Amino acid sequence: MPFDLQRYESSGYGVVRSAVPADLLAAMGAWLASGEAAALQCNPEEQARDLVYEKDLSDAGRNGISVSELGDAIFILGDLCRYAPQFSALLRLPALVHACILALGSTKLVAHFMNATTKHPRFGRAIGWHRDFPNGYLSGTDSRFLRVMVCLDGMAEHGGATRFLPGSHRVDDGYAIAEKRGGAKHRYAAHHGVAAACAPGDLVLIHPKVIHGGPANTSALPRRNVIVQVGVEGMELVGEQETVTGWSLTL
Ligand SMILES: O=C(O)CCC(=O)C(=O)O
Repeated sequence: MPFDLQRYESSGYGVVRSAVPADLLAAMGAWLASGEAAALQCNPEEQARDLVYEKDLSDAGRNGISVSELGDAIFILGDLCRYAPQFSALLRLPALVHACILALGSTKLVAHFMNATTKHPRFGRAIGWHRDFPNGYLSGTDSRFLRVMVCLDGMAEHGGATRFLPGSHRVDDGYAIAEKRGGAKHRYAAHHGVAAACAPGDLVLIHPKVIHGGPANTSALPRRNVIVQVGVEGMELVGEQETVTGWSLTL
């Protein structure tokens, strides 16, 4: 199914079905495994920068499951193209590039960052409600960017699927900046809003100002997503750059 721009603009998120060819989907699983293995060999400083381990985060976010059950499970592998450069292929994936061009209204687009976010079976953590603009990791100075989640396993309602508050993106940039500066927290129940349930190989586009989050993965299946932040070329960025920062999207 092609990208539905009208729906993205009215809801603040959009799903592109069957966007990733089967061979690329299968390859991504192997790339991620080898990227994680490479990152686990890095020195402590690099690990502190690029790896978020489940064991370093609160028990509450994973339904109270204790640290002793987690091993070295990785929640986020940042700077993904440093550890698995093959993922730069996503910047040439036609369905992803087309959807970004439509959503951002420009053909001159660059990647900001790319990570792999894994909600492991049974304990993959909840993600609190937030907007991506502005963010403390690597943000545009204005909201001419978005995030794409490339779903390796799909997202089931009880498998920690990302949830959205449709329409919540309709605030101006000044409002979103003031809200963040004021330390406002979006406090909703974990299953509030609408789940972006989807299949392996689907994309989910996230408007930078839509409020979204998601519950823990209580299912027996993993929920692995590659997340790419994409913005209009030339926009100033705030935050530390990654290997992929500034790389063009091309068809
Ligand atoms: O992994 C998810 O469910 C959401 C990721 C997210 O909230 C984000 O990248 O802003």
